[in-house]
Amino acid sequence: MVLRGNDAGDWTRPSPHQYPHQWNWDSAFISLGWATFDWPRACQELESMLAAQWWDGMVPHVHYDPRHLAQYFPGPDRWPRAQRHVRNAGQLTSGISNPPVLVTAAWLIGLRQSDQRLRHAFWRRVRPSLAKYVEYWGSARRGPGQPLPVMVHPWESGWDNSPRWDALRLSGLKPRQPYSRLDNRFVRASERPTDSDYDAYLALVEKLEDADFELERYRLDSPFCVHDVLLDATWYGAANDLNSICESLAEPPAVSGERLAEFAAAFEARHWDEAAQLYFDWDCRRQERIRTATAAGVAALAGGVAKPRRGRAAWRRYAQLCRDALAVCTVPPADPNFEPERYWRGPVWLNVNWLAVRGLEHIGLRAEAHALVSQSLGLVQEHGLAECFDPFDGSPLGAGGFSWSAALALDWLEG
Ligand code: 9WN
Repeated sequence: MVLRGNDAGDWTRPSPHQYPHQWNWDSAFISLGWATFDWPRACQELESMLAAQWWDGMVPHVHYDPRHLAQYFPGPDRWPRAQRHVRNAGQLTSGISNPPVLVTAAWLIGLRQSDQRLRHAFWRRVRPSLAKYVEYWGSARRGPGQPLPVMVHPWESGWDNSPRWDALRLSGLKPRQPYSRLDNRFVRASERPTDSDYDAYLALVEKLEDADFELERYRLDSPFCVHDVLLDATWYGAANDLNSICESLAEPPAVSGERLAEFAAAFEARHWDEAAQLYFDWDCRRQERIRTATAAGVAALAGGVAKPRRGRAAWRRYAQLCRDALAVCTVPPADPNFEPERYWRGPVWLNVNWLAVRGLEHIGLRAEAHALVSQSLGLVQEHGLAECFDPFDGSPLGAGGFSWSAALALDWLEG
């Protein structure tokens, strides 16, 4: 059993060797799997992630396990200032976040509990931290004159080397401090981001540290500030799910209807591309849309923010672009940036399919949602619980024994 095998006590490693710490959006997806057979453990997964929260509400993308610091790069020593921001002294964290799927996961795992007393007790415990997290994105990360949050690092998107972020790779940015990668020991280099990607990732970490994680200071000196279509949609879904938690607890909504409406209008204005009939990301530096078709635009439908008519058009367009591939591949095969084995540049990822399924349900495409679940479960049955899959023959790629693949399959099987 993959989840039990990767269980680190309070949280679950994304995979046993490649990722020995706790990751923010991994724990969100992973908790959904635990909730199907061990509900208290699902709650613990989320609460251990929230224990790494910063004073300002940010929930870091990595919560380090002090027992395994030598096994993963970059460790907390690359984020020295980050450690001063942590609310619970002694927790070791990175200095960036992830799309707030965590909030939606808290709502969903609560719904899995039939005992209202237990469900409400859980929501009561986590609601203040979740509200701070939602507010962090909505205020500390708010772009000038914009309700949409600014994303500051490709790791924050969780789609590290997506072609959406290729302008960064091409910028030739290099870090001041030397470094050695550790990520190619268990996974082939041809399946991982390149050295140029890593140079840029580490250079941005230094810029964030120099700015002490203040958006205004960072923006002055960084080429990478974006409105990520998936992060924005996830925030909108999180805000609504947080409001649902508040309503269940007979408390006032955390995010007002006016704010949500303003956000939804900005989402359409920035992300919808009428000519392509797709949702794209937005480059805040160049003030232009990043017209790169990836599955992020269809995964974003999960947030329930996209207009259903546009959502349906986007799904049809993207499915057409990927018609020769299995399930939803991250980049369409005919795209010049497509690399079938390289991480976020082509392979199929189950969390993307899980989000796309929710999105299809939102916009009323039930048969398509059902078909995508069957295809995704078929991949797992035939090729195992890999990190990601080859979009043509489904062969397993990346790390093995991958926790969110196991968890999301369980969530689908349980219905
Ligand atoms: C950097 C843990 C994480 C996922 C990301 C995925 C990968 C890390 C890495 O692994 O990123 O954060 O070392 O490559 O891109 O989505 O959360 O599974």
